[in-house]
Amino acid sequence: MIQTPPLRDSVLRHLIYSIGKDPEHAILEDWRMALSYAVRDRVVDAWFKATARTYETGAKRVYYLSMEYLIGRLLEDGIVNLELLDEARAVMDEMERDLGLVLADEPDAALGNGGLGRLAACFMESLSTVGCPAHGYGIRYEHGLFRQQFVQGRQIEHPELWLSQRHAWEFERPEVRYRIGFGGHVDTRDGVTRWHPAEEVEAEAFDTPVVGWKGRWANTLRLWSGRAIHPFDLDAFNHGDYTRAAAPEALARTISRVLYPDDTTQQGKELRLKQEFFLTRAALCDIIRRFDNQFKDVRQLPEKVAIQLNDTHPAIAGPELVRILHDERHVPFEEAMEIARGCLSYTNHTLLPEALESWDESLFGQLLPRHIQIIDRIDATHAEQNPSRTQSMRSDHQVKMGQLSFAMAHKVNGVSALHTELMKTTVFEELHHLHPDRIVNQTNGVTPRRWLLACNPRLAGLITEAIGEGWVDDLEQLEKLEPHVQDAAWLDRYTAVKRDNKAELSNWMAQTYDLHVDPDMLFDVQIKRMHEYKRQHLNILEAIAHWQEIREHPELDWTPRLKIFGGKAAPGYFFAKDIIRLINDVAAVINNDPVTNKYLKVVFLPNYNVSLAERLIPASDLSEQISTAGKEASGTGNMKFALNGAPTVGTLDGANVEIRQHVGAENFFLFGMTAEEVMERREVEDHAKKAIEADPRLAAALDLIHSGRFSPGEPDRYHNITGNLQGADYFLVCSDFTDYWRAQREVDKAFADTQGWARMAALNTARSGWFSSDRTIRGYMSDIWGAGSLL
Ligand code: 26W
Repeated sequence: MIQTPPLRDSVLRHLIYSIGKDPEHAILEDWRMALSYAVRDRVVDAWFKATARTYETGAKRVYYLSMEYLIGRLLEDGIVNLELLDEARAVMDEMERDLGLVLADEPDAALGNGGLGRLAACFMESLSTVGCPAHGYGIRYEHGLFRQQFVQGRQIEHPELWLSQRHAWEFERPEVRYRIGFGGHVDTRDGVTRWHPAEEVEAEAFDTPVVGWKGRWANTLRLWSGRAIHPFDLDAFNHGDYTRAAAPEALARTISRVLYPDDTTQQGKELRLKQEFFLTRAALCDIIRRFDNQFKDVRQLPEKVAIQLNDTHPAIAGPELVRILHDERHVPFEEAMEIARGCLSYTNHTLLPEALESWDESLFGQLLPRHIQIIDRIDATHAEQNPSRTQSMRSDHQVKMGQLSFAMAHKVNGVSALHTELMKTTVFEELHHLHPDRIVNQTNGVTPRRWLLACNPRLAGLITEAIGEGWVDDLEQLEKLEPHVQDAAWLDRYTAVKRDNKAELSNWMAQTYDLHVDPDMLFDVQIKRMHEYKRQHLNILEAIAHWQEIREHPELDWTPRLKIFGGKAAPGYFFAKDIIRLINDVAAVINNDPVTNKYLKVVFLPNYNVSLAERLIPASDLSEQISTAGKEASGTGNMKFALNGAPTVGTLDGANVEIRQHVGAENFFLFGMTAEEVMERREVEDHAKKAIEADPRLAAALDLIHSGRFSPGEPDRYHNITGNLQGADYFLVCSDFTDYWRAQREVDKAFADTQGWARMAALNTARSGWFSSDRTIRGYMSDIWGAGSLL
């Protein structure tokens, strides 16, 4: 490997020879690109070493199949993981450029919706940090998750244009292309069944190296882009029919054109199924090619290949692997099923019925005529092997992807202890009964490099000064902070770190949105996708009641609080979009109330994404994790807040349960019904009305909304929301309100005791080390993949 020149030299060399600019004329983007190439050079060194080592050892490989990777920016991640921060800052200072502005010039790679996509990105970084040979497979969407704008408080979606700027972190692989077929027919000749697709597109690979801590290892994220086999119809062009001439290319690109922006509701669109098969088939072609290069017998596959299905979205991998083994490699069907199951494992990320994928059999059969045959045979074989089975993966003219994934996996996991138990007693109750050792738990985690070291350098510095830097890839070392938490002077420094982060955020909000807030207010933050089960409307109801209480008792010593919201709603999810509008309308009234606005303010920051989370979380005092118990599979934002010293106000839902166990009940503001109590409360007639009658604050807040107080021009603007809450209130906003109010008043009191609060915050940091995605990945490696580290 060539000697690595100083970063300064590589930056200048790339600026001149890769970007073609001299320092005098270089613009911000040029410097970002030059610095990115210089850092990428060093990532490539680690990458090549890792690739060679994996080949020479013949080690088992992990393949992570996901329709989403919510990556965010990559330059700072590369700099931090290669410990180049000081050098990079020195180089940029010398070039009279602000490193912060250079880093912020990079567009987010927003190839995901929310939790599932971000988890995949954290997992890729942890796989490299622990030195586990792995590939991530996904789709190189030209347009990621839409850009959110507010127009008169309403969400407006704009196409996301990350590729309109040069992208420094991918390598196009024109030589890595696979044909992906759709439609057509199936025939069987001399006992061999053949699928004859009607149309074909090509999947072309784009590789992004994913480097781990200290650059000791780097794995590949391979994203597929749709290409036409015959991109241009010259004959049509010569006849002046230009659109038909360009049609083949346009059609093929449609497959990887845009990410579906739904994160809980299956739309059942054909293009989505085509995207899922496109990703899965290309990945399996690549996996089998790489296996064939090293190993001879496909029966060895489970020994050398572990394939993780990130939810059911790539579940077609089961039938496709069986098709390749049976139709093309002539392995007997049941043996093909066993080999495939030996490789496959499936993670479930939600219990919401509307999020469990099931495809209409005619759409599925038309697009994948051979696969539906194979699924029917898998279903029949599974029924044969489990005579007491009652539920099928092929019922009411649907193809149930959850049932199929479970049947075709050797391990199935949930993403928090509570969620995994609920899987066994709800959606997979019968399958769990039939296969009692198949479901295991792997509680989610987050990478401490991005979500502490990089986004909160002040806190990271304070921690490293106290306990050394071992925590960065061994996060449970944070518990070594406990003695420091007892030291008042250290706690003051801890509080000062948070105060400086809040001041920095306040300045940024002033510059960016002309929003002026007092950094000494309690920064109460709820950032996540908009959804009724996440209950952003419970949060704003409490704000309205709080506002009313301050107006009625301005003399009381209120703890000044700033409520910050961030989150996108799926474009077709109108109720969620109305909650966004309500929050913006309430903010407009409350923030301009001279009596109360020094005690309570509400802001909804637009276009919440990974980079905004990195800005907000280090400056947060309170983490809102208020979902209806039993609905949030895990949550991962909750872990990021705890690590960054923001105690949680939350329900016993998802990973909140384990966070509270680790940080201590005394350092967690618990409220609300448990998952069991939720089930019982639902059975209570008019549970919402009863809750409203029992709580005048709640009643008053609902009446204010219903009266049009926040929508003077259109009094009935939110009658759908008040109607729902006073009626069905399926997510029990009203029934949990009183206890939520109680918890929030406890927060007020606790925050007023600065030292007490600092102790709670610091203990959240010290005791959240277990929520590292390194720990999670090591769990998958030992309990599911049987894969080891090569470090
Ligand atoms: C078919 C449309 C669709 C798309 C995405 C349905 C469901 C999804 C995802 C499963 C939704 C999701 O992001 N789930 C979140 O996954 C996180 C990572 O495990 C969890 O922490 C969150 O609790 C869960 O809501």
